[in-house]
Amino acid sequence: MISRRAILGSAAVLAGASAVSGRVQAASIPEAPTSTTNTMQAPLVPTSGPDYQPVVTLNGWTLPWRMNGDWKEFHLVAEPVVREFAPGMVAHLWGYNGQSPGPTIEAVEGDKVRIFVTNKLPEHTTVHWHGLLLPNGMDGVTGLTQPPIGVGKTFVYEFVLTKSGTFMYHPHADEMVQMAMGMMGFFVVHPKDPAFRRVDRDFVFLMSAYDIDPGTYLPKVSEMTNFNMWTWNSRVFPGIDPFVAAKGDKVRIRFGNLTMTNHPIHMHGHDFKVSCTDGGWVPEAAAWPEVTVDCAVGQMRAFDFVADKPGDWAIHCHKSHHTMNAMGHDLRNFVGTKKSDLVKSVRKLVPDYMPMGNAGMADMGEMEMPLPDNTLPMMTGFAQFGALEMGGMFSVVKVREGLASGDYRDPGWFKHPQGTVAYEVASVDAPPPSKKAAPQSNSKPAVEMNVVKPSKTPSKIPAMNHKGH
Ligand SMILES: [Cu+2]
Repeated sequence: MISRRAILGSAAVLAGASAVSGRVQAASIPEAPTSTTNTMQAPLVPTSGPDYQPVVTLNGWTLPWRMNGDWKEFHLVAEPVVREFAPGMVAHLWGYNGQSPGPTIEAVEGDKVRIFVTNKLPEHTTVHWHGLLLPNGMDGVTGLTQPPIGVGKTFVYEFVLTKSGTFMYHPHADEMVQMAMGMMGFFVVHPKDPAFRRVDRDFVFLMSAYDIDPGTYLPKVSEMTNFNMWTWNSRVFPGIDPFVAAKGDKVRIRFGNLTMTNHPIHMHGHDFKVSCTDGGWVPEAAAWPEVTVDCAVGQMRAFDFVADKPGDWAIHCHKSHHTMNAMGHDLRNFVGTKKSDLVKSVRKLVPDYMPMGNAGMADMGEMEMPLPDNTLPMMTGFAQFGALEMGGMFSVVKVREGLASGDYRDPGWFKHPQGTVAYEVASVDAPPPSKKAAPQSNSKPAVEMNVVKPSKTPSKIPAMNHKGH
């Protein structure tokens, strides 16, 4: 729940207060709203100043502010938080104002912003305003441009937003730990001209990755490559909100990458153009069509499209391991082998042993296997035609006719017009019908692939161990 208390959207709560100049006093620190829900909050429509189309933060919210004279004042609180990645798993992270990622900050080109940062972490921090052009001493680099914000202390950042665009904030203090713990947030600066590159719906998310052993709650912060939770706004499929749009809407999707590797973001059903990066707007004449755009570490991208194709269109990272949840990476390939006898032998040593399927791994999406506490199945999620076999960085763009503007509620699964769904036909050379895909090795395996000898020690057996990525 968001607690607004004294802070009300863009209302000029302190309209009568005299303009503040110079150093602010501690007594004037605004209250810090907080939210612990993982439900997408309604966009914060501006009630004063230039008009703009507010963004929607997937599974998140926008930070309310107050006007103090001609300053727009925000209050971030860096603190430990609990975040549900998807039903069945929570993580103990660090974030801002009750959540990881922190709330989205939205303001307008030309605004004078004053951002209070209170540190409730067990160690010092700072905030760096990624991509914003500002005085050097407001850049938030510990030791280089400012002293650290000590435990329990509040610092103030003041700067003028000289350009509109797509930005983010994150610590520049003990960076490896603090970003691995989930500290980051989106920062959108809307153009002063309400008509400039305007869209009807504008979605934002940040990508982060975590390595959390099943049954535990804390990310392993020294991990560099072997993550098992690939998240958008610290959520994984099926916990990520859909991108809901009305047919004909101009839609923008903005994202940034604070993981340790690049993410080629792919959207089905439409082509799009990259409209903005953290360096600024891409001139319309310079943008070429894409259906996948790579986002390197430390980059941000925004793409625009017209949602003119009704349907449930997948949107996901195209690295197939990034659309999986907790899994082991040392799995042998059993495709084409017959392993029922083998499994019997191994289970004498390891009762829960489950090898990769001998017809592929799609079974994983459907089966109900016993999971350790506080983790998520590797492949999961169901839709109207069955198991989706996905996880991690995956969601759905849901384009529907006749949605009211501002309606972001999940409209359910798409009702396909008759005759527009792929269908099965009888094949003349079809093998005899069987419920399960038959292994190709009923008589003799054509290829022996890494068959595990039952004599191996249990710890080396490549079971689905839900650990490591
Ligand atoms: Cu990826």
